[in-house]
Amino acid sequence: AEFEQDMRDGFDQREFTLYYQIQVDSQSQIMGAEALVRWRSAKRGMVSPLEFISLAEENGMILPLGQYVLEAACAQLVDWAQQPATAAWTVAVNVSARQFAHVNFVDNVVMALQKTGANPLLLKLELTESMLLKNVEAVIAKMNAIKALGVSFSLDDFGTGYSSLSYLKLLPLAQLKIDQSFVRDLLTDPNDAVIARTVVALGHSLGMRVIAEGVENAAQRDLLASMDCDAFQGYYFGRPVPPENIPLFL
Ligand code: G
Ligand code: G
Ligand code: MN
Ligand code: NA
Repeated sequence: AEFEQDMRDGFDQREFTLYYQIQVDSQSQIMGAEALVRWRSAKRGMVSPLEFISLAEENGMILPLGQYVLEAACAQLVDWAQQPATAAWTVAVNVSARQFAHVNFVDNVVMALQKTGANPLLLKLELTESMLLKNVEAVIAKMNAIKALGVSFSLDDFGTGYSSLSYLKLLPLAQLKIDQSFVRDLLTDPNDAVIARTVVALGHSLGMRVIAEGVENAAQRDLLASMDCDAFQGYYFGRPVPPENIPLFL
């Protein structure tokens, strides 16, 4: 309960902030970045989202926090759009199940775009499989309403959930994200290599791009590239950093 109160206070004190991790294409060009929330608590130091996202989902704080993340990421898009080196960068934002399920979610995305003036074509929303399983019809309708704004969707942590392939093809997804658990031992575990190769082929056959996350070395990148993976993210290219450090990657 003390942690929860500290979170509320921290939110009011603007202690939540976004880090960004770059994403690169097969030509090693930076395409954009994923926004990753951080809590810089005056009292507790730097707190990982692993420690507060699920609690925020339970107590509903994910709604104001998620909206803050969406708006801050859109403001960052506008900032990058104004500089030639970063003008075409996309920003990927993680959306939690409860945030996506909220009746106002479409309006909330519209509001974030309008408030900041961000280009919707440069905004990507990362969803996870579990949040798409219930009420598939309603989920698809909601995704299509957001897609109509120009915003695109990526399926995060792909392979760790329970997606059935029959409705994966129904979802208006632009991208699949190969989970880092399959990338970690890619070079030594033949099963992981088969999974990665299969996800790339599956994504492409459904007209989606495929990005691998958790890429930590050149050998992993090269193997994934040989499998025709479209894009990469991980410590090999860069750790999540505050936006003021992003120019170091240019
Ligand atoms: O950046 P890091 O590896 O610490 O992130 C840990 C987890 O927190 C990941 O699963 C990531 O998807 C999640 N996460 C990071 N930022 C956000 C956010 O803004 N919203 C939501 N819902 N999850 C996030
Ligand atoms: O669930 P999601 O994919 O959004 O979470 C991304 C998480 O993975 C973040 O916490 C981020 O800090 C972490 N991460 C990003 N790149 C790497 C990497 O190369 N290796 C490892 N181990 N973790 C990574
Ligand atoms: Mn993610
Ligand atoms: Na992931």
